[in-house]
Amino acid sequence: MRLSTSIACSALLILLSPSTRASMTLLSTPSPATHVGNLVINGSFETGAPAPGPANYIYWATGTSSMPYAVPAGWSASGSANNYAKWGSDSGSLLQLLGSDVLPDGQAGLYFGNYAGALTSLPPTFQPNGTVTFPGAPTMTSPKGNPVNLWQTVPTHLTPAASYVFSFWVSGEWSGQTPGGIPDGIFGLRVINVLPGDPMQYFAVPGGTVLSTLGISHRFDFSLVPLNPLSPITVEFVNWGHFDLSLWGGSPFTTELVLDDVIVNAVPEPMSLSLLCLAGSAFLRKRAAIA
Ligand SMILES: [Ca+2]
Ligand SMILES: [Ca+2]
Repeated sequence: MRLSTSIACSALLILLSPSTRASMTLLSTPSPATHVGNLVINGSFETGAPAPGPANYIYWATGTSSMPYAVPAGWSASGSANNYAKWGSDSGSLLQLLGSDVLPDGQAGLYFGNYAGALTSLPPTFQPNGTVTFPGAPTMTSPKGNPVNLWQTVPTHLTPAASYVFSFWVSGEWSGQTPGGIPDGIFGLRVINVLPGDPMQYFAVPGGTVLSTLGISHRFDFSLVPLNPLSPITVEFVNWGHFDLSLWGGSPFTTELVLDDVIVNAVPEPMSLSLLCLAGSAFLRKRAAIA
């Protein structure tokens, strides 16, 4: 009895071990993400942020010669020489950024400006849940060479948990303008160490037109289980530019990404599986002894 219980427990633990359960799942309901316990450094881009107002924008993606220039603390960034990615907000009275929806947290967000004429080699389908799907792996082309990338390595391995919540807010340049909005754009998201091959995934930038299923802003929430729980994850956001989707029957000019409030929380377990198994074994041993 003792042996079989032990084998069953081992099998259960192996079946449920993070390496076999590794996943990235888009949640259909809001996650319980909180600023308390956020494993992302400067996820709201408030540390070192400029005061509100266009005169105070800081350019944040490498390659630009525009000034002032600084990468938000905790983050890494890259871009082309022509990028105009800006950090801050439009005015102190209405905390939008490049006409986005009102920022969800603090006084600053990141705008990923990277020029017009980005192209996709395959036709996009904008799904109701905010994902953008393709009939294969698309090749994205930026009008001026490189896309604008922002990434951070998040030390999930130092806060061991069976899963993590990953949450962030997006809106688009001019999404919050009245009336109208602008056609939905496309941004890339890559999370390293959750899916085999670390694939790029594609999501809509909410543009706020009557065709926008996400409105003028949206919070994306995911449940993550790392492939290797002993290694950190890396979250990376990508903007290729304002897309020209006219090749595929879409808009010739879509919106560009505005990002804020990036959160990764460990999801606490009420009782670890191994403790559960130990308790179960002890109970069965006791029962066997009584019998
Ligand atoms: Ca913020
Ligand atoms: Ca733009």
